[in-house]
Amino acid sequence: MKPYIPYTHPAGGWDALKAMEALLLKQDIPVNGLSILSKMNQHGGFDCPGCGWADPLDTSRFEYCENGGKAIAWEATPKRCTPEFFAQHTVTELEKWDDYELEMVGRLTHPMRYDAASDKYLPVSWEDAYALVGQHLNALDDPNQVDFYTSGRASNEAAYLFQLFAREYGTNNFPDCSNMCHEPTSVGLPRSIGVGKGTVVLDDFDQSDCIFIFGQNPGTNSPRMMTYLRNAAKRGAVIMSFNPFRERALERFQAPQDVAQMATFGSTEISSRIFQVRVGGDVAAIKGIMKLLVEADEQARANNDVEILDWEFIRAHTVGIEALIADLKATEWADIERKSGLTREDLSVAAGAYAKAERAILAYGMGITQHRHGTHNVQQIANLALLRGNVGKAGAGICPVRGHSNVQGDRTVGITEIPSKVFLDRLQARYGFEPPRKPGRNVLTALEAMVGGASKVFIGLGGNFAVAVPDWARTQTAMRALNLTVQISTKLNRSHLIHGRDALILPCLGRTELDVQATGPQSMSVEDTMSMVHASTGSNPPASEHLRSEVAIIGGMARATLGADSKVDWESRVGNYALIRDDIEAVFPDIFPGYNKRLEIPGGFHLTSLARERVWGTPSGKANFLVHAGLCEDEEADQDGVLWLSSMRSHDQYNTTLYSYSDRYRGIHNARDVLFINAAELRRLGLADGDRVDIISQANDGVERILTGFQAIEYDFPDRSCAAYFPEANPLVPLYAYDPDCFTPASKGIPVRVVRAGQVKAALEEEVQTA
Ligand SMILES: Nc1nc2c(c(=O)[nH]1)N[C@H]1C(S)=C(S)[C@@H](COP(=O)(O)OP(=O)(O)OC[C@H]3O[C@@H](n4cnc5c(=O)[nH]c(N)nc54)[C@H](O)[C@@H]3O)O[C@H]1N2
Ligand SMILES: Nc1nc2c(c(=O)[nH]1)N[C@H]1C(S)=C(S)[C@@H](COP(=O)(O)OP(=O)(O)OC[C@H]3O[C@@H](n4cnc5c(=O)[nH]c(N)nc54)[C@H](O)[C@@H]3O)O[C@H]1N2
Ligand SMILES: [Mo]
Repeated sequence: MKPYIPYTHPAGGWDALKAMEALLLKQDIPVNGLSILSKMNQHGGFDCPGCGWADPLDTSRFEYCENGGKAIAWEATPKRCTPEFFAQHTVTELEKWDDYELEMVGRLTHPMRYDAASDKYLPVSWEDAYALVGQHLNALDDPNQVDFYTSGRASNEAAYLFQLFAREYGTNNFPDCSNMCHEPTSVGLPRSIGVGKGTVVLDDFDQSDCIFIFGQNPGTNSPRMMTYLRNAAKRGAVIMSFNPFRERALERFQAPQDVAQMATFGSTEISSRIFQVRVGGDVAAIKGIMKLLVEADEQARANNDVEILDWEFIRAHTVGIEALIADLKATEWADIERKSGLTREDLSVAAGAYAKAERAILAYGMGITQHRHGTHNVQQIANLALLRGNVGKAGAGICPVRGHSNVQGDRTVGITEIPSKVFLDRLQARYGFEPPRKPGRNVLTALEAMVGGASKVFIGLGGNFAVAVPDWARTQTAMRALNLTVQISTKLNRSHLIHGRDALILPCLGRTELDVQATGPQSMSVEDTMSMVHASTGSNPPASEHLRSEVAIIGGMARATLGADSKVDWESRVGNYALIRDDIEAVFPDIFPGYNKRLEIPGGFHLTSLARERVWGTPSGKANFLVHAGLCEDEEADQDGVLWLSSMRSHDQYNTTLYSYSDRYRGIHNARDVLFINAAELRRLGLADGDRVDIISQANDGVERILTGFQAIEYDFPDRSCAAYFPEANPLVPLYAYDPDCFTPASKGIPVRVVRAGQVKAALEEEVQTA
């Protein structure tokens, strides 16, 4: 069967409900058995472990989505990955399983230690596991030989304790999943508007009259956002999307919670226009829009018409407008059109809608951040917002849509490799140890340290590091050479198989599960993409009586490593998470005053963003227009025959966790080794729909990076661009291909050559000749 059958229905709707049912069955959960769903995102319930989208303050508005349901079903599954399972399979054998099969085994039940003699994981007691961590860490000559990785599902309490352990031990090495995700936001926005987070809250979506969505796929990755987009569209707000794909949810949506719409098979048009921008062409597109706005403004002022730019705001609140205008004037239309793949007429439609809107929201996701110029992309979005005063006004703002459900909170409570002096001074004052002052490592520099031999031990608080990272041939080889890898996980994944000489799998409670410690049941807290902090309390019985909470595991490792000399009483904190929140309040007094008390407020509390009040935390005290000359072109990639490859998520995956091999909205069935490419490019390459191809990374370091035997799918996609799924595409991303401002791998901007399968050698020879 051909893998591609175009999907004709709107996003959401009956198919979403059917898909939920099918997935529950796959996990052996009776369809009416997910009563746990009714506790999701409710006061006193747990926070959805899916995406970071915000919850409504009015908690009677019960919200869930197909993909949140999948995330919960994957955690609440009755399937188990037990010591008996590990006894039956060597690690070498498990390496042949794919990522889907590995996670489908079910929830991990026991702490396990790798045994080289049998090539199997064997059960280990918790105390022995902690002791092994302590032995390894205490045997190193330098604490900076350890990397402490965080994936963004960890709670504020676990993340805080994790950094406390690492810093008392002596390092600031905190590679974090956000380094591969929204780091361009965390680094780029402070320079523009003084804060590295978004400036909108949910209410703004109800007041906005125009919403731009750049490089984000809400119907799949933050489906609860669809409710707000749909309401906005129904009110008549204009939605404009910039995406190489015509993602179905950006086109049409049927709301599963709208009984009337479901009954009549109706749907709501979401975007007025989807601009199919070329992969990597966003800076050009945004500059085009801004150039049109500036031209229209000059004309309006010459005619004494209403100004297009918000000059009152610009004069009172910003610096740098002159340089921005000069750059836009110097940018030629021919270049904008070539690089963006959009015409001046296309961009006039977008500029016109933006100029008319009183209140505009600019939302974006990974299509913007995961480029070598991700920070520039983010700052162009900020420029566009500032031109019309769309920051710090109701119904308007910048809206980076975060990924993991607590990736933002982890950062807020101190997971950072470049801690501020104030923060470290407060840690010192609270506990009396001298925290390390030298900056630490992020994901990219941690990988380089592994490759170069400077890193010896990896401790992962969640996630699937070995798969999420780029350049597998080099990075996975380096991980296998580490002294020790420790994975705190809920499910079996490939990072357990790509392990160090010593290796531990430490299974933890999931967010849906009851967490009872010495002082009774515990709640934890998380921060969503709109900076709301709220409590999350699990209630399901734990998947196994041997599981420990993340907090307890971190406390156990810390006690075994730091011993009696530790300045922290780990046991009392593990016994009562409110004490950890007291610590957080003491160390971040301006952010978390009254933390424990305020968590009792239904819906939680908002961490006010100064930019929302038009107070700019920049050195100049103003918001900055930031200019980047040029259109982020890349010599390697703009050679003939080179395409820009983007790697993105299917509808049926959560990062490295696969729920199935299909991608419903894009019409792909039972295949992930596919390459989306348009008819004209196929013709130029002498290929046809369905042909098997090899994809060669156009790298400049002499290392061959190739994916073989992918199936070309003729698809509605821009010229000079192509796309494949994450994580399958990761071997193509060279370690050196990252954004120099923030070290985020360019996993959505990979220059590649595509050849008929089996013809790699000829293509490489040709490349050597052209070079
Ligand atoms: N169900 C589900 N939910 C998730 C996740 C998941 O895997 N599954 N992951 C979570 C995480 S950690 C994150 S970070 C978010 C990710 O959520 P998204 O930001 O939506 O991430 P992607 O699907 O990787 O890519 C987003 C979009 O960018 C487009 N794109 C690709 N290249 C370009 C480009 O050059 N320019 C533009 N303008 N667009 C481009 C793609 O076509 C795609 O529609 O979702 C979170 N939520
Ligand atoms: N090419 C390419 N690469 C990318 C991306 C891309 O778009 N393209 N996206 C990047 C992005 S945005 C991100 S965020 C990273 C994701 O990188 P990670 O966050 O490292 O990966 P995940 O796949 O989310 O991790 C899944 C694992 O987490 C564990 N887990 C699940 N729930 C819990 C829990 O409650 N506690 C603990 N301790 N463990 C748990 C399970 O064992 C599961 O196997 O990947 C990045 N890599
Ligand atoms: Mo992410």
